Amino acid sequence: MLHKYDARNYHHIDINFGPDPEGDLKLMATENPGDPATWKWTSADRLFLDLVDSLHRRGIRVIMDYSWNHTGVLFWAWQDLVKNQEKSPYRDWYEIVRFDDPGTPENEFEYKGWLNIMSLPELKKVDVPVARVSGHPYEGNIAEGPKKHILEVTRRWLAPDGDTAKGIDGFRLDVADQIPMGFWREYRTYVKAIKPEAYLTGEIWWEKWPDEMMNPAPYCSGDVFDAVMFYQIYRPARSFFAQPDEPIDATAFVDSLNFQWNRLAEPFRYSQMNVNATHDSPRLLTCFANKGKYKFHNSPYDAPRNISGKPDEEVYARVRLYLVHQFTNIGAPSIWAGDEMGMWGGDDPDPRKPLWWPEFKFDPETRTNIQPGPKEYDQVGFNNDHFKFVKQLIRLRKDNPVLVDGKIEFLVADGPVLVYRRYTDKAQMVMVFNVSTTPHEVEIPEGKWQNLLDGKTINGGKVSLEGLSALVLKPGN
Ligand SMILES: [Ca+2]
Repeated sequence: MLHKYDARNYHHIDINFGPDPEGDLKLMATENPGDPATWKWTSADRLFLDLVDSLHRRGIRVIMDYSWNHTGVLFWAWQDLVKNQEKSPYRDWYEIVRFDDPGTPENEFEYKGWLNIMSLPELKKVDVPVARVSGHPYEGNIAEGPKKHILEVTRRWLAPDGDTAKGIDGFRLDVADQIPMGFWREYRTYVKAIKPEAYLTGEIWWEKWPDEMMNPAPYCSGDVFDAVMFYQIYRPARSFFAQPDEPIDATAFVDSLNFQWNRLAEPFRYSQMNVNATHDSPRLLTCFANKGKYKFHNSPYDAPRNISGKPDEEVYARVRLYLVHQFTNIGAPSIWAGDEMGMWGGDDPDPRKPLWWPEFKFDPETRTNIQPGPKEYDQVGFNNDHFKFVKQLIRLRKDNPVLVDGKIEFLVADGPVLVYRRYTDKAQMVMVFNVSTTPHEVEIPEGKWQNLLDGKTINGGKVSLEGLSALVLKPGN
């Protein structure tokens, strides 16, 4: 499978994404990859920097996704190490158990791959004072050689040819909990010295899959990241909006949100990367369609009854309610590429399928055809209604900054009904949700309101809410 986390090098864009892969290879052959003074810009690199420039001109900022924990086996330093063993200048870059003894016919070479995946050799960790406990932060650092290289690569993308205006705007940092905190603190200082507003978000996930998630607090206290991928806040939202087999009511949902936020100093609640689906989890629609535990046997390969294809109408309605919540909640809403197109898909590798670009037509997609019995098919393609809905929510958040920086107050948490207010000194908005399929009465603040989802005016006081409906209320005239 092509996951692209098996980097051949860190300092170039994959040649296959550029216009001249062969020319790029020739250019790269003239470099010493260990010496940044010799690095050149390939056609793929230039195309990427052009893209960054185009996005910047449209007010869009760009962060790159890097794993500083491991490389691929075609990585230049690893190749040198495999060939030259103890004589390699990169002998201290990786977690080597033992080198080959040239005096014996057999190859004694042994190393550690990330999660024992031997195609992903791990960069060497040093100064680790106590044994690492999985799912918890740990002290230590990355060995000098690879660390220096990582920092040079980081500078290259943040400030290409020394110009931060042309560079990217931050990093999403893969498997951040596998990398020692000493490295991250140094990394933050280094990054912020180059570009103080650069955004750093770390992948922090399971303390103990599938029930306990990591505490983001050690990573969000000012000296490490600006945010984590806040799966912690998505899981309770799914339990409330999707009403799965183990549902929660509005009171429990509010408790969960407060529990997560209370772990963080207030500014960090606003900078969190509020993910729902990612390349490592089922797509949002599919995550709502399946009613079992979050991220637990969520692919048809290990759960044959899992719904991997087009979900039913109720699922769409529930996902829309959740999206209204996500875009009116504290924290930065994150949509996994393709979810805005209405894509569905089970757990990894299914969320990594090619995107449903509107200009493409697709053959019907086979559904759970790994199971015995009659085969089923779904018609796949760009979902314009879903796309327009997500676009409307993005617009709504951009037009109403109170949704970005306003405080939150929960007004009603009553069974399936949730009402909260976002407010500043100058503005306020009220969001109302009914996650049951039947109508419910709810009390909203007095005054005249406009529902930004449909433009209609509503008077405050008791209102009747349709089943599976939401209101996004702004004071009206
Ligand atoms: Ca040998």
